[in-house]
Amino acid sequence: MAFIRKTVLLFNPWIYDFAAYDFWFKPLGLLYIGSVLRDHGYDVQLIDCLDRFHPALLNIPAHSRTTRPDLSGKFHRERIAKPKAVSFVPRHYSRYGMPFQLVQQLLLSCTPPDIVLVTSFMTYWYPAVIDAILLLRKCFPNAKIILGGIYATLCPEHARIHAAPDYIVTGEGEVKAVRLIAELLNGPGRDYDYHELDELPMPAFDLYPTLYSVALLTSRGCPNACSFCASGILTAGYRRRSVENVIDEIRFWRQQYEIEHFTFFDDALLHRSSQFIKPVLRGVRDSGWSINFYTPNGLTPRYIDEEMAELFFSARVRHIRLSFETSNEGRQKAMSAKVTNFELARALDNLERAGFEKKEIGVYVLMGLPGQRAAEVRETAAFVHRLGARVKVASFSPIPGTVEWQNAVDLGLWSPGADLLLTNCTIFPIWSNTIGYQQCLDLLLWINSLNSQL
Ligand code: B12
Repeated sequence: MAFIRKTVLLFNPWIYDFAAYDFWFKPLGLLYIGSVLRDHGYDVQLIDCLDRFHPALLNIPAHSRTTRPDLSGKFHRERIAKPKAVSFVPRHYSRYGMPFQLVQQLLLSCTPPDIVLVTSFMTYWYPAVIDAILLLRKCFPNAKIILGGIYATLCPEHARIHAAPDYIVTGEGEVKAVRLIAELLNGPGRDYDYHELDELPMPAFDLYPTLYSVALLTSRGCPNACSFCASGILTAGYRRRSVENVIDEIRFWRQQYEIEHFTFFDDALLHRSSQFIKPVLRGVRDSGWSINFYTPNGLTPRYIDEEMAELFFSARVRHIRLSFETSNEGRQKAMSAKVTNFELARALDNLERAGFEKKEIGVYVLMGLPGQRAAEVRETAAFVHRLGARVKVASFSPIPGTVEWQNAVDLGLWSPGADLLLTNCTIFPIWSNTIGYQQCLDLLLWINSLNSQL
């Protein structure tokens, strides 16, 4: 008997937070899964609550003024009540993304789906996932709701209790989601599997009604094991796509959709760069396509030799962010040994010689680790400033399952049962209890004053 085409809706919830800014945010994992499902014959639709370029938003006058030439920009936002756990924070709390009513209208204009796939990102954005699932149930009472993504993977029990989807899928989702859907709908894909990343189809960015930028993932996982990061829990080991496969994807989006803005989402984009990212960038540069690349996720300074820096400049890699974390050598070794002070200075010199201004380069400095003193952050910021680069504070957020989460628990600085909302980096989860919230803000102000002197 022929398979009657079934419909799957991909849904990316809003962000609920004290602050949020769109650095080319895209639900890449969901789009990969959607693409595999389409290849199997399912009808796939997308609603991305964080799509700043959705045509329906054009009617909101304030919205159009918030986009920069590089297409990053402010989300539309609606102020909402602060959840009780964070009611003490002296800041407004908002729903970022499309207005609630608009999302409801868009949902009701969809073909009613058999399955809804909901993705999730930061663990402390879970209230948005809860609201999304409530709304989806109201609009599509007969659809099965499957939740996956970063929050679902890091905190599956929490998600089961609070978000209460019909199914939760943890980890990488292409194989698990397709097999589960095939089973639920008695459709194709029961034995689906893949072996190399190159076998995956391109993510379904074409589902966006208006597409201006595309996120690229040239690898999965990370060869480093930084104590604060959850990458090792989220991905099934470090793997790369081939150079040709990545260039083919860039060519496709450039030629078929005239995309000029690409963002790398890799954890370790520069690892083994001679075999991977260097030939990719050389290929793009030699093609003559007019393209900009962005790297909002931190890059490892160790790998930025003269050739890498020149390729960045000639292939128009912009918005460079370097992962440094700390100038304290003891902590560098304990955390991952992926960078030294000398390597940061050398990377910045190479980038400057290649044509970048040091002050345009952001260097991530981690603030608020368990056991870290304010003096360490001040020294690190001063060191980065002396090198001429911009300090970008990455406020530490304890992530369940990581080494630093366990450190915080062992030191009595974190209670494992604390509400995930309290891990929000905006409120300095560890330091607000030790050093104090106001002192954290003072340190940030001082760092801003350093940056403004550049
Ligand atoms: C790229 C990235 C960013 C980008 C934006 C990402 C985006 N989506 O647009 C940028 C650079 C802006 C960013 C910023 C930050 N990030 Co970030 N980021 C990442 C990174 C490296 C990759 C995410 C990604 O897209 N992966 C690729 C896709 C393919 O994977 P995926 O989304 O997980 O999807 C797969 C599965 O999850 C699953 N899946 C996903 N959805 C669904 C749905 C269903 C139904 C199913 C079945 C399966 C499924 O299948 C997919 C395919 O296999 C992760 C680390 C990591 N390795 O995941 C950190 C990570 C998510 N970021 C993190 C953090 C802390 C931050 C910051 C707060 C850092 C800081 N202190 O400033 C900021 C703030 C974000 C903000 N407020 O806007 C943490 C999250 C921790 C947490 N508590 O949840 C992570 C895990 C890194 C870490 N430190 O461990 N980030």
